Amino acid sequence: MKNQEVALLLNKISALLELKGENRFKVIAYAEAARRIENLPTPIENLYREGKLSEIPGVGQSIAEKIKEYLETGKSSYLEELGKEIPEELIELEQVPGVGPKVALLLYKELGVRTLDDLEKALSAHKVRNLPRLGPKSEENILRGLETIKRRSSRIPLGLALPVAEELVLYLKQFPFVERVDACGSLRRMKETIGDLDVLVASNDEEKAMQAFTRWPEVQEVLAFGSTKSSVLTKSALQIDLRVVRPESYGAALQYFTGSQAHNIKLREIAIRKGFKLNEYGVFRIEDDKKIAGATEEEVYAALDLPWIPPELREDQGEIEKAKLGELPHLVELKDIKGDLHVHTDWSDGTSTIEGMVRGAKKRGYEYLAICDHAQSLGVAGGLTWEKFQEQKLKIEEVSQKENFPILWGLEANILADGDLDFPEEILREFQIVVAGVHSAFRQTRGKMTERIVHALKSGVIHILSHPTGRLIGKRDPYEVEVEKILEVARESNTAMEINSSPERLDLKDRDCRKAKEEYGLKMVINTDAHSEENLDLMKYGVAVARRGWLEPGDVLNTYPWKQLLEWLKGKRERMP
Ligand code: DGT
Ligand code: CA
Ligand code: CA
Repeated sequence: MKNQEVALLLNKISALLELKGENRFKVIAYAEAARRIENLPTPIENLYREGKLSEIPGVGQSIAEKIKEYLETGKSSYLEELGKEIPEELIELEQVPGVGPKVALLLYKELGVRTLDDLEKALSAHKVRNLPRLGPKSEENILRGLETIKRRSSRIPLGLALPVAEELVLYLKQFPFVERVDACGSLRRMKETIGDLDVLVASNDEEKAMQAFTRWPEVQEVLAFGSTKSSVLTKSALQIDLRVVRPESYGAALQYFTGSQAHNIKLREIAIRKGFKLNEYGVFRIEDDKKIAGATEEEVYAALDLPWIPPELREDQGEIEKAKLGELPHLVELKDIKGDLHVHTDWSDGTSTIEGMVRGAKKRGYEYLAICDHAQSLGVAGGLTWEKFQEQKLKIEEVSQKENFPILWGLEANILADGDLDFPEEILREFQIVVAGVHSAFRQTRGKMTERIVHALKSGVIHILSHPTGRLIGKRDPYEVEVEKILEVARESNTAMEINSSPERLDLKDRDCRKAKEEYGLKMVINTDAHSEENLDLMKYGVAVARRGWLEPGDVLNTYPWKQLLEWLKGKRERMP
């Protein structure tokens, strides 16, 4: 049945007529006919064969002709004619919030913008603000609209969702009728991307709690309103589900809505085997329906003879089995981190001074810091020559003395296309710490890329491999590389793997961390790669990845006290085969 297809055709015609600035009634007539046909209970082909097309409400003689042609030939000469005047791609463009038909046409006629990609380019070149009747304000609106469209179709990076969640939790906490509030779902499990945000509230007044939620100033649209569950879309295009439960069920609900679904299914099986029923209201004894747990998560797990399991582990990856045996890992925490071993300064492409980064490190309670600016091969990032690095060394020593704070003089070397590094080995050995990574020529074959990194690691001068797979979440896939081979050579050469905390990298990723630890016995380092003092705060995202990778403090080099870290760094090169 071709009803959908025909409706699509008529909708396209309607949209093009509108873009063209045609008579309003004509535009509406096509859209209305499309809607009627979409909802027809019978195949439109049958009506065509019986000669009854124009009997469909909303379909006049002229539209019937067009449907007839389409059903007979699979084409529409009318649509093709319209398409010559106005490209069909503009229909998508027109749907960007802030654009609409008039602006879409203007963008096309003045700037040649046809696609969303074109639009993005025009916006970043600030060409849109100079169009007639537009300005900086409309440019900004369109930019926001474009981001909305892009996000709607994809998962949201944790780095964008977490600040929104924290803000909402703070907002809800201020109301006296809100007794407890937590973000749960994949956000509480700290997954690298979030489908939607789930928030749970304990309250004895559901109605008020729901009203407070849907009136949050960040809400753009209320998608559903109910007394126990509501959903909204924020201005940043994030969907949020809110559930309200009574305080006595809060622990059970928190457990249930944290998931993951796979983890919950396993727990429910355990409950059933014990003669219990587990749901979002509590743990109940099946024989008499007596509630035996529900107010806290600990109580719920305890009723199943399990210790509380950290949310980051709740993926049914063996955590329930380990919990039963009392062998859960003691996961690394943010407070275990004693320093950042990969930060940039204004000596290369950072924006803060050495002093600024040290101040930031002290403020975060660190005991040491490694300054690792780019080297000369990265001209675009203001990479330093050997002479400049020697000059920087003196400055670092000076600041370290003055601030009475240990600073490692290091660099982030670039692993070149053939696996060589920016500087010869003798020079690299002068640095106290060498971080190295791939920053160019990402499109090599799997074999070549693997060989390139292996060659670099085998030089024996690299302490830490930075952002080992090169991915940018939602923007660039990891480069083709044999991760297992890299981990194996890292073991042979005593190289640590970086967990890059930048929310768009989170590289090494959670599963590979666990593999690096369990199968290869490697050490990891959680770095921010901060290019500014503020970005030292990104450490929490890297710690989340480490926790999802089952890492304990002992697996993470930058939990080591200063002396022990120095020993590891020195020992690394001595231990080279
Ligand atoms: P997301 O939003 O795709 O990043 O992933 P989640 O884990 O946040 O999933 P979501 O938002 O669909 O649901 C939140 C939690 O609620 C989920 O982790 C477990 C629980 N849940 C939701 N629906 C079901 C279900 O049908 N069965 C079970 N057992 N749990 C569910
Ligand atoms: Ca969710
Ligand atoms: Ca949800």
